[in-house]
Amino acid sequence: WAAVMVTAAAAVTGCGGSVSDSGGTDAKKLVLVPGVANEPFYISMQCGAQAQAEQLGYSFDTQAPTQFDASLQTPVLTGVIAGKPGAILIAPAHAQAMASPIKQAKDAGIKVIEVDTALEDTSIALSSISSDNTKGGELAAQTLAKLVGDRGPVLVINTKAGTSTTDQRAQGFEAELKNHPGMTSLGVQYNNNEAAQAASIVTATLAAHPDLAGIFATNLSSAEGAATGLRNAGKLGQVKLVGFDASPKQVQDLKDGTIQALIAQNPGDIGKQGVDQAVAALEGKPLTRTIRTDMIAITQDSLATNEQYFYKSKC
Ligand code: T6T
Repeated sequence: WAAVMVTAAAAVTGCGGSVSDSGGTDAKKLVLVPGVANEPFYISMQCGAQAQAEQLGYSFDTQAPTQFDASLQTPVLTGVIAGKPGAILIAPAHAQAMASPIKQAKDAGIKVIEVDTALEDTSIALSSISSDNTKGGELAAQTLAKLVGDRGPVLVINTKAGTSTTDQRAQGFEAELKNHPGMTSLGVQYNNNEAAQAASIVTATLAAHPDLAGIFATNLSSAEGAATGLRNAGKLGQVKLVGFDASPKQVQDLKDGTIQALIAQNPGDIGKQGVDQAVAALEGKPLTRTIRTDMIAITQDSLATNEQYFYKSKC
């Protein structure tokens, strides 16, 4: 069946940016702080951001933690603040725990733009750019429902509680399941953003529920790990797997039939639009508070026509 597209929509709540910056920040310098280093989603985001920064005549740097964890992202951010860039584009690793460190950037006169994840406190960032993650979770449930013929027990493998994006995907998925009474939820299990833990969750779930019909993996690590778990159990294709994201490994898994559908985001556009908002703030132009980038469900049939959504390992 044809790919389902969720188109980009921008909710404009125009708020004026201040003219240039104060407090000795370098108004021509932008820094991206992703959730984690060396991961295709954030590499693709960096590629989009970097190209746009160059285009607009801004210097651009990326500083990333080695793991997706607020305790590791905080010192990276603190170091970035000390360098006094004009703006920081950040993917907060936790919706509450990162509020106070990010507020320090704001208090230092640095423009803060959220890319992908967001804080619960909406008063700190000037703009947030992301997929509509609740809708993405609903789309995943609809996609999985078709694959399992609307019947049977299904499991959600999530990353870490407190990650705004993946929490919303799980909520959207569970909400949409209510429209599919033949499917039952086995609940949500967390893999700590480690693929190996997702594989173990699949092994344990299959032992307790040999009739498992489907899995929704809310991001790259959970989907890559769930595929490994199904492969180890000899259940490939039998248990249907829908995963968020489109890393090179996930795309290969879709080609092989290990995974049945990917909900691909557009991280390059998140990065590009993040830079546009940062530059608007630095140049005193109006900002858009919430921007939704596009997202698409890709199956084997629609792989060939959606290569632009595949994530990159380098720019
Ligand atoms: O799914 C993306 C991102 O949107 C999410 O916030 C965290 O996980 C990823 O980076 C994929 O690993």
